[in-house]
Amino acid sequence: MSQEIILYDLPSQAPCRSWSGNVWKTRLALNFKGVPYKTEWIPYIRLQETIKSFGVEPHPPGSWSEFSVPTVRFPDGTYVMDSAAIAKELEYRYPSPSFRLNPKLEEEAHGAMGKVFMALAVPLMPYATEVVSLEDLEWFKTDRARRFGMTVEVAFDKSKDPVPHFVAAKPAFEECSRVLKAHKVDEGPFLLGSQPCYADFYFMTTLQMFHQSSKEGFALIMEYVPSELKNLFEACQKWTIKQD
Ligand SMILES: N[C@@H](CCC(=O)N[C@@H](CS)C(=O)NCC(=O)O)C(=O)O
Repeated sequence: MSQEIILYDLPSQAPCRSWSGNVWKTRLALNFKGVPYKTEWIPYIRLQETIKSFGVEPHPPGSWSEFSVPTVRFPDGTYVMDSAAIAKELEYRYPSPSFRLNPKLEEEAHGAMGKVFMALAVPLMPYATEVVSLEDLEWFKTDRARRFGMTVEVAFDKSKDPVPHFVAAKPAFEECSRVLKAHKVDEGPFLLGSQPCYADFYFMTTLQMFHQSSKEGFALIMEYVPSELKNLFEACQKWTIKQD
């Protein structure tokens, strides 16, 4: 049995890089705590059967999928699926340094950043073709177009103008700014000020997903991202160095 944690993640096109926002929550958490781990890459087309074979409980009915990444295998052979459940387990097993779990803050961060994601998911969908691994690409296009009720041609039409969607996303970005200003106890780029906490990772990782996916798509977003969010994103960069 491996003495290291194994983090299951989605591969990308070459050079292989981590890009899923949900997996980044766990990757940042591991890097933040300095816990040794290695990544195993599972493509979408084998994800359900592979994670199921670990014996974890599926997500409840109505979830995005039954099985998902991030999933982690701890050195004692325990598997945990779902970024929030993994965060709790990491905080329990490796309490120092603490990322100060706070369900109320995490819910607020998730709510605000979730609105940004929903506003930008459709206009930025064509950029996903720059990152999704080639073996997954056809599956991904068909799956996402179906989920968003569109044809593949419309969902992945690169000539669509994304700017009106960014303008429509402004209230969601403003909500992020409000949340990021509301809880500071001192000066600093994080939600609480100078001290990072796990709720910060909800804000950071959606941007990180776009950052990892497409230079052009990311540059577009950054034109609309408020300074509070930009500062937080930059302050978290030190936990993005290990990606494998
Ligand atoms: N609530 C889960 C959501 C994880 C999730 O949806 N992961 C996506 C990748 S970003 C996934 O595994 N999707 C599998 C699929 O679409 O079949 C978490 O926070 O870990």
